[in-house]
Amino acid sequence: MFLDHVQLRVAAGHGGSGAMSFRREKFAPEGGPDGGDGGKGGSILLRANRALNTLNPYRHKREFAAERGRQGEGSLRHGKDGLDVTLEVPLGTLVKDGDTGEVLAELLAHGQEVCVARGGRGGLGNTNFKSATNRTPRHHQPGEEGEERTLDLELKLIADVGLVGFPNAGKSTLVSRLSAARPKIADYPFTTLEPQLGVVSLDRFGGDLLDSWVIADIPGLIEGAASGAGLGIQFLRHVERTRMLLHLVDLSDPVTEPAEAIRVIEGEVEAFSPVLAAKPRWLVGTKLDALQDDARREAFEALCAQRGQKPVFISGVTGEGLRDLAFAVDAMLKGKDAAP
Ligand SMILES: Nc1nc2c(ncn2[C@@H]2O[C@H](COP(=O)(O)OP(=O)(O)OP(=O)(O)O)[C@@H](O)[C@H]2O)c(=O)[nH]1
Ligand SMILES: [Mg+2]
Repeated sequence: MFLDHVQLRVAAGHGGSGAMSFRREKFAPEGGPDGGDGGKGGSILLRANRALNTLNPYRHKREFAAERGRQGEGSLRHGKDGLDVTLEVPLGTLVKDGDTGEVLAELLAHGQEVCVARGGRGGLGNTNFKSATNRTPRHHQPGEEGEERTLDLELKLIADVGLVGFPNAGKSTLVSRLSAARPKIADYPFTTLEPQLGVVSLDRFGGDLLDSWVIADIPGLIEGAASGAGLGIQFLRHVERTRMLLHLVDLSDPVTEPAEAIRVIEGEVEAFSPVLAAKPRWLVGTKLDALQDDARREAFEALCAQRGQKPVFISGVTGEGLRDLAFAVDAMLKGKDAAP
């Protein structure tokens, strides 16, 4: 299952206490103070790792504690610092304080790190408190407490391209043909229940291995999704940060006309957010191999023309149009004027 929200309990280590100790030597029974400082407690850090696409590592283990600092000792020996604990999270993880809701960080770049619970400082040993008037200080500090916190981690997938369309439009089929991702595909609506990412490498279509983009498959939308119908539109937040949308229209659907399908999906996208509605959107006619009558195709062409877009047709069965689409999207993302 795809985990996109998780609550963690984290506790940094306490600082070790400073030592209270006096030098003891054969000829100096009352030596000066030599109590070392305590070590610092370990902190809890989050680090973004591009190899992760989900919060699944936190499905079972949700409590993390870092080591405490060791106590200082005599002979001015400082206690050892506690080790930090670093938790890896996917790019696009939003970190909030679970109690206040305050946003602590958003991890967007590979390797980016944030400290979410600071380890306590070590206490000072008694040598720090000697003075002209007090040569045998007994004062020493306890270690500071480590921070503890409840964290809400929320993942917003970062994909370049988001897919929208009716259930059964062929979204998952497209992802499976373009990338190595293997989403579930079936001839009933709402097969996809959770978003999934696929990496589209142009290498697959004879292009350069280094040219690739990320596509996000999400559940289908239906009329009224904005007010909760079907699976609702909460999944649209996963495509909110993409750079463009592909709007898939099933041209073989005997019931729904392309114009009607497009009107409904556009309405839901607009109801979701102005940010999403402002993204470039390409209409893509799917299931070209199963087209029943040419009227559907012509209607779709006319609708594309109205928007000043060249029609894009694909078939997940024959593979027609997939290569052109992959290259056109890549060029669009690179800022070349490739809009069809
Ligand atoms: N003939 C034909 N069938 C297709 C094509 N693409 C998808 N299908 C079929 O259409 C059905 C739905 O495909 P999916 O890829 O699961 O559709 P989806 O848009 O992901 O559907 P949801 O996850 O329910 O929103 C499956 O039975 C596919 O085999 C195509 O190009 N041609
Ligand atoms: Mg699907």
